[in-house]
Amino acid sequence: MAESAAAGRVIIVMPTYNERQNLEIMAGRIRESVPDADVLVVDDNSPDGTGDLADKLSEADTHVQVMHRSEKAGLGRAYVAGFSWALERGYDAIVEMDADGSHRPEDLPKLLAALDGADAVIGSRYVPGGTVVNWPRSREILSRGANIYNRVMLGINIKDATGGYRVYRASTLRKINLDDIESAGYCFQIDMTLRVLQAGLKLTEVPITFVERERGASKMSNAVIREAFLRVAQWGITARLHGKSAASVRTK
Ligand SMILES: Nc1nc2c(ncn2[C@@H]2O[C@H](COP(=O)(O)OP(=O)(O)OP(=O)(O)O)[C@@H](O)[C@H]2O)c(=O)[nH]1
Ligand SMILES: [Mg+2]
Repeated sequence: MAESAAAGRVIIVMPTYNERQNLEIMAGRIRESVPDADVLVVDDNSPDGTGDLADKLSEADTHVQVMHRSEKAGLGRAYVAGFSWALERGYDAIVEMDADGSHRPEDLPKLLAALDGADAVIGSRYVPGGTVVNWPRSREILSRGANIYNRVMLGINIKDATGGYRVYRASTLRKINLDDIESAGYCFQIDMTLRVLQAGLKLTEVPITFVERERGASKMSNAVIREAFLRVAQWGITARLHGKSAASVRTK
């Protein structure tokens, strides 16, 4: 486990559910782009055998580790478990990355470099230079609309608060109470954004190219969208009732 200049010891936490067609390709791209980094696959007992494949990759490469969880419990839960695992093992920088190819491992050196001068980095689709490739117009409208809704409701100036390609300093995660996070779907990303800002920490957005998955099925659902919509409303309205911005007070 060697060190990366700005980031120290790096681990990529990668939640998987039915990503058998993507995992090996992603693992190969990661190993090539950031050879010193480790990978923790957090699999929720995928019926397609992603967990078994992850075990095989781990046997062949000491940089790859696997956490098996018993059932599908949402990406938020998987990340919290993976973060705790990484903190216990003394990693300095903890990366969130989807396994479906949307987050290009080739962009990771740029994100890690941005940690120099920030407590957390979001790979952002919606800052200048950021792009989305191969999304249907309807999907992009949903994502852009959700981000406008978040900015207005929460009073935050983050362009891509739902983006899931991120790097956190270990010290940042240690300042955040991970145990009481209930957000399960992509709401987890908004929740984490707020928690970083509420802790008074510096969050930087770096442009990325986000590529629609080529293989496997999306786990996006109406329930996931509803969760984010309702929780953001709850956080925003409760903060306003206290006369504050949601970025400055923690509301349950
Ligand atoms: N362990 C675990 N991983 C999950 C779960 N739900 C989604 N994931 C993983 O989280 C990552 C993002 O999931 P996607 O299906 O791409 O969902 P998304 O990126 O929000 O939606 P799209 O934009 O439609 O791709 C992928 O690596 C999934 O395999 C879950 O319940 N448990
Ligand atoms: Mg995806």
